[in-house]
Amino acid sequence: MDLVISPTSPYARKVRIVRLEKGLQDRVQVVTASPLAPGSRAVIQNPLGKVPSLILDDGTVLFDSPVICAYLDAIDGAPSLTDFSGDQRWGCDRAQALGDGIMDAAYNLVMERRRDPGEQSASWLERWQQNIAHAVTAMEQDVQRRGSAFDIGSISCAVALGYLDFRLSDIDWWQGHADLRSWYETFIERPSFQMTDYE
Ligand SMILES: N[C@@H](CCC(=O)N[C@@H](CS)C(=O)NCC(=O)O)C(=O)O
Repeated sequence: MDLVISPTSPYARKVRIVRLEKGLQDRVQVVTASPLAPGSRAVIQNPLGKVPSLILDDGTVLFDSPVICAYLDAIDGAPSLTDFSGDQRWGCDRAQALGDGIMDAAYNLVMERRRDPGEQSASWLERWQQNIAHAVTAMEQDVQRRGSAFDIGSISCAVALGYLDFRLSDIDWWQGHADLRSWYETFIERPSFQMTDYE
């Protein structure tokens, strides 16, 4: 199987972390492609033109990152990061949505800031920053509630915070969120997080 990624994509980092945590290095080859280059593999193989995508051995293309993470988690028949029931399931899924939602707002912000100043929308820039601020506050409450749970929800949250540090270091997400910061600093010691750091 080929996992098509961009080295700076937070969504791809989530999937790369799952690949490592599940020990799938031999079964899943990582292939780099730019989603913004016309005609690149990412654009051709994923109908949404995004990374990540997972190309199965029969040619089926899986996207987006929650679907790929659930697939990789399940192929050994022993899902441990995505497949829960009851409150544990909703807590995990909500945490993943929160982390992914921060990535969405942060990615939009990064791309908007790259446009010519005259083309940028001040109101959208403000809105995405507000969304991130509110989501970080909710994330701290989630982390306090879920403690040291390790699943796709906590992976997504940690990756989202790492992406803020990487691309939007002017956003001091940790200000006023000491519990979240301390949780994050412990989480990022995991080898799978260190080995997928942005290049
Ligand atoms: N919801 C998707 C988001 C993927 C995404 O937006 N990836 C970005 C790179 S970080 C991308 O490929 N953008 C290109 C585009 O939007 O055309 C997922 O979770 O996989």
